[in-house]
Amino acid sequence: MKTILVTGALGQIGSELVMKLRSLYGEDHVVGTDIRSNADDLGIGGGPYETLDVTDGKRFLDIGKKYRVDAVIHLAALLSAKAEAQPQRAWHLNMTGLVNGLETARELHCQFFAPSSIAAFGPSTPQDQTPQDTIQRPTTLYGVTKVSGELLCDYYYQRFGVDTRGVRFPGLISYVTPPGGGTTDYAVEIYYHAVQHKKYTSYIAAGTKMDMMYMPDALDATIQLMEADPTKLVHRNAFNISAMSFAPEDVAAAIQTRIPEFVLTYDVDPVRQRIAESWPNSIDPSCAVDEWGFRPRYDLESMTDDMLQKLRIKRGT
Ligand code: AKB
Repeated sequence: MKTILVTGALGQIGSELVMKLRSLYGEDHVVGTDIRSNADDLGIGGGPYETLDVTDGKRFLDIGKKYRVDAVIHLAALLSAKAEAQPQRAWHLNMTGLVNGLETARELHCQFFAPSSIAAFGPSTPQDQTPQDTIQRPTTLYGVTKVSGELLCDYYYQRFGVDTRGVRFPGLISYVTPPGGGTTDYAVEIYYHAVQHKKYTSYIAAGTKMDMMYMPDALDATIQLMEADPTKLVHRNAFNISAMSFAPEDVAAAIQTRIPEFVLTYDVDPVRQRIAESWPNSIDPSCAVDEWGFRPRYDLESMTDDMLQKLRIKRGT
């Protein structure tokens, strides 16, 4: 990758990925784009920034041409809970945005990265150590857009030779930019509440396990896959990746060993609970390990140490 266009640059992943890419490839070689125009307020550095609604295919292509980009990392999308509340808008944003990104990559001969998600699986998928290639019948609109996106990225590679790559992200935990509208967001909120209030009310029920990963591992995985030797890639798109699998009481227990007075209670949200129950308990990342050397550094314990330390610094306590 030499010059990279990132969509959704002000989101949970984008804000940190843009900073990391700029430190590796040079500030001027990473073009941040987002539908919001206030990039300066959000601290993604001083490199190029353009306002982009990804459903506007002409502007997507024009920005790609203007900066002569050779890689597109397409992160702009509506997450699972928001998509369930606004299914038509989610379909339009997630699918039209993806097609516009793929078309830009096709015209400009770019590499292309699009994240899929554990949401690409559904209730009929094997729930434990879910294999890379298995039944995918998601029951959420977000999941439907993710399976469609996986297939479309494979199609663009096979039909047009676009160098598409991607992973199935689990829930991502970070202290920099909060997520918005996901089902796994509780696993971020719980840390903020632990530091600020020493208590948290979970909208996900006890015993509901989902795959998770700390943001530094997600950023490394994205860059590692984009830089991977293409001759080693059997799957290319939608690699299962995960660093840990836990339920709310597991993360609460990890917090309690560091903040003994922390209390977890429950007020289950039926919509997000139903989504969570339709996803696997844990997925098997062995194809990512074998094909491009995926190796996450953080588990629940080391992530909890780092999250609490960074959030205390952020709060000045
Ligand atoms: C969500 O909860 O919607 C996302 C995801 C797992 O894709 N974090």
